[in-house]
Amino acid sequence: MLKLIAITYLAASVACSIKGVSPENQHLYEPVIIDDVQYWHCLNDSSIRLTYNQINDNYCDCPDGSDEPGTNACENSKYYCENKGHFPAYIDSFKLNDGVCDYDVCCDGSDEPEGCENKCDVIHNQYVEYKENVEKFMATSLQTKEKYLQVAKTKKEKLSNDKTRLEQQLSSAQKQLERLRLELENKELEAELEEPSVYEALSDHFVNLNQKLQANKEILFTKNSHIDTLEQILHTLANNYNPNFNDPAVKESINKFKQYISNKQEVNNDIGDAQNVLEKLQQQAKSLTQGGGVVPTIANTFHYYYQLFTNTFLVAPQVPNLSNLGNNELSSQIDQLETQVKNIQRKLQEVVSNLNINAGPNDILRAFDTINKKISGYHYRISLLDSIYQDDVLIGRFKEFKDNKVYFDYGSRCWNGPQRAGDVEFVCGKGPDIVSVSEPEKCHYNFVIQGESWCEPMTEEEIRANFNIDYDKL
Ligand code: MAN
Repeated sequence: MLKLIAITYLAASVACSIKGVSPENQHLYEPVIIDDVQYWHCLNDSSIRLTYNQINDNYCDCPDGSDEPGTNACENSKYYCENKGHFPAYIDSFKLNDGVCDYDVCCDGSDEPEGCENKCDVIHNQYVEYKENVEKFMATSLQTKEKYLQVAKTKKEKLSNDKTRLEQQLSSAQKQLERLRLELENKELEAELEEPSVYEALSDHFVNLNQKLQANKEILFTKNSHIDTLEQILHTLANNYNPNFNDPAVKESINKFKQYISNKQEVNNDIGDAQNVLEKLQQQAKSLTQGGGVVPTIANTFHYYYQLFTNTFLVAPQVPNLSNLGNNELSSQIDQLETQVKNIQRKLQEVVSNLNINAGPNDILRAFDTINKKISGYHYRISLLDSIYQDDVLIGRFKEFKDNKVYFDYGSRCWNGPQRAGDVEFVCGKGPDIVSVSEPEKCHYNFVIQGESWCEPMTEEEIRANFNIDYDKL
């Protein structure tokens, strides 16, 4: 019995050719023969059994439309056009027998039972030409894209190198700054430690005092010698005057002189004592610093405790004398270096934030300089990672690259409106070129930039899907 059925199927499959069904699907329409009658079941519902001649009878029996592949009776069915010489295709059933030759799908004209010439040869020739052009364009575009990718890569590498160089410059400037600061601090500490003693500070006064002492000694000596002379004269007078002259003034003077001599105490005329005192004062002053000590700074406090612990004199910290500069020059070099460090830090920050930008796949946005175009009376300038200008009006500054678009915001404010902003989309084509500008909302702009960098290799299916028939040449 099984064998018998199998033979029956084979016989049927040879006979069967259903309109609107592709050769590879013809087997789905093989009939089942029961009691010499041919039956068939809807493809998606085997419970619905039809007699074989209900297929393509222009009446829709199956919910999935599978019983009417060659007519427009079921709205959900699809008709297979063989399109010999071009590519087979399926057309929606509502386009069948509607009086229109749908050559874009059925170049063989089989969607219309009559009146549509087979145009597959012409259309296929058009397609071949189109495909060749697309492939040629794609080949050169992908080469151009490669160049832009290389430019982007080089620019990114340059940024990375700039970053490394700036980091090195920063590190060496900071080290030098640190050394100069230490050198200055060291010098100041040394200067503090080498502060002149009280003696040195007062040495001019000491010299002065000594000179004055000497001068007084001489004056004293002269005055003493005058007194000696006068006393000598009075002694001579007292010993030799003639008392018979009875001169009361002479007598009184001689008596007072005698009283003076007897009351006179021996005076130490030597000023050596004063000199000794001065000498001692000088010695003591030599061991004293001004103000009685060093003003405590972090450096000299550390120095002090270091000395306490090690009992070793801490020689100036091991700072090679870089400059041999005076303190003022050192300070001005430190100022210059501080400015330099700040500049390097600023540049480094710019480079780092530039490097951190998401500049699209393979950093492609980095490859482009400003893209310019005059459209509808306005001159647009688009710098993809920086800004967009409409003449001199700022449309916006770069915000981010997201979902294959670049967004710009914080542009100049519109008259009675919002701050301008915009976005840029990209399409594959010859470029870079601004191919469209629109303002979907007031002061919010949309730009389309075309360029080879946004081209991707196309599959044959994609080329076929993009192909459009030139109807004028049919
Ligand atoms: C200028 C341009 C236009 C914008 C108006 C808004 O004319 O920037 O794009 O729509 O200002 O006032």
